[in-house]
Amino acid sequence: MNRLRTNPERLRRFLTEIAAFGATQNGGVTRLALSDEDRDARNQLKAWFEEAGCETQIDRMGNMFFVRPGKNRTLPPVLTGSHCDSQPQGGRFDGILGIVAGLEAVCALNDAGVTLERDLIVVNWTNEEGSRFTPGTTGSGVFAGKLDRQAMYGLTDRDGLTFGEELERIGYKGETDFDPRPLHANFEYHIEQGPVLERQDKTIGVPKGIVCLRWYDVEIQGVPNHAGPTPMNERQDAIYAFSRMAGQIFDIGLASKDVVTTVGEVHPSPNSRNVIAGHVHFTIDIRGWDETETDRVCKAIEEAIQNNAEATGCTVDIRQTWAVERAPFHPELVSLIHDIAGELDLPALDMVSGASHDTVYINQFAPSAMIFVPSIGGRSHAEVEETSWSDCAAGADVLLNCILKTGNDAADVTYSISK
Ligand code: HGY
Ligand code: MN
Ligand code: MN
Repeated sequence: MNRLRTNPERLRRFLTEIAAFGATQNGGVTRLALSDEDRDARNQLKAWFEEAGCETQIDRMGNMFFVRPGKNRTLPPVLTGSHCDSQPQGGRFDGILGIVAGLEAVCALNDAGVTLERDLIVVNWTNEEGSRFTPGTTGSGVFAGKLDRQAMYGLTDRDGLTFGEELERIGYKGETDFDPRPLHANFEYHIEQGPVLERQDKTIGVPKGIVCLRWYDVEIQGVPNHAGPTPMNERQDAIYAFSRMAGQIFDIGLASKDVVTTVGEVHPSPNSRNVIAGHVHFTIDIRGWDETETDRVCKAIEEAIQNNAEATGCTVDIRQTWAVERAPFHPELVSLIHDIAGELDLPALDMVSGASHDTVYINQFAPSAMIFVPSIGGRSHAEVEETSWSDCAAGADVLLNCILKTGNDAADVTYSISK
């Protein structure tokens, strides 16, 4: 089958220009969900997609759907895309690469004068990262019917601003929902965010799915007191309790069978050098491909937290604030990615996605697969996040041809979802 190619210079220009929205001094981006930077990047994406002939739909979660009409608009469409929001001091590729490569695919199809049988939809999912408003994958989770829209509107950030208010303020709170389901196929193109592809010298990663995920919020209550006169054996020091817990959380992960455990946020109070901390709020992120082993690790961590609270005279409140089941991708779409990578002479590797993505929800109702490209040094969620321009273009070529193939599938071709 003849394969199309993207335009690497145009893709690089799109990526470079969109990285200006929230650009940081050290070459990264801070483009938090529903921030001014997110708004401005959204406006830019909308302008580019409409210039390329797409229709724009914005739903009540601010998800942006850019629709390239196909010949037969009654057929289930092909979906691609990712997220525009970033981590604080995050990277220039995480999420946005998938949207911009979708834009490049639209432009490459335009250049080739190709009208697909089916509509192509490129989506920007709201608040994938979950850093400013927790949990993450909020837009895709509500779209999938797994998260409640009103509850998400009520989420607050550290300044007490709500998701709903901020969505309204940036002008992206759609009036209606847009529901193009059933979907024919969903491809999310994303950087790997880990070291595997680079270490194995492969250009294309083909994950069999996304790991399951558990998020916790833990509140430790000690007794605030003076750092000087308080005898050591009479202290109920919340930071000391936290430090014992954090050490065990890491060790339990290290000793597990491929489950990872991270304490990403720690908020002591009153956070003063000459006060024994009375309170600590911290978060835990636990992930693994094997759900049973992951839940065993969760239990072991909950026990360790309780034991260390008792041992330090503190009380503790442990809340599991988010849980997502793992997402095994559609085998036919996974092998299509391999076939296309092979025809484009790109070395490909089967793997698992240790990072979560919006596809973790979309996969629950639409045949899905993901395309990865290497992260230099395996780094991501950091300003040094980097993927070579040639790898960005290679992944975009694979995406373009997955879209070309599935976008032209005849009406009787379906990828049934086996649960
Ligand atoms: O946390 C994640 O895995 C995603 O990058 N937000
Ligand atoms: Mn991402
Ligand atoms: Mn991310």
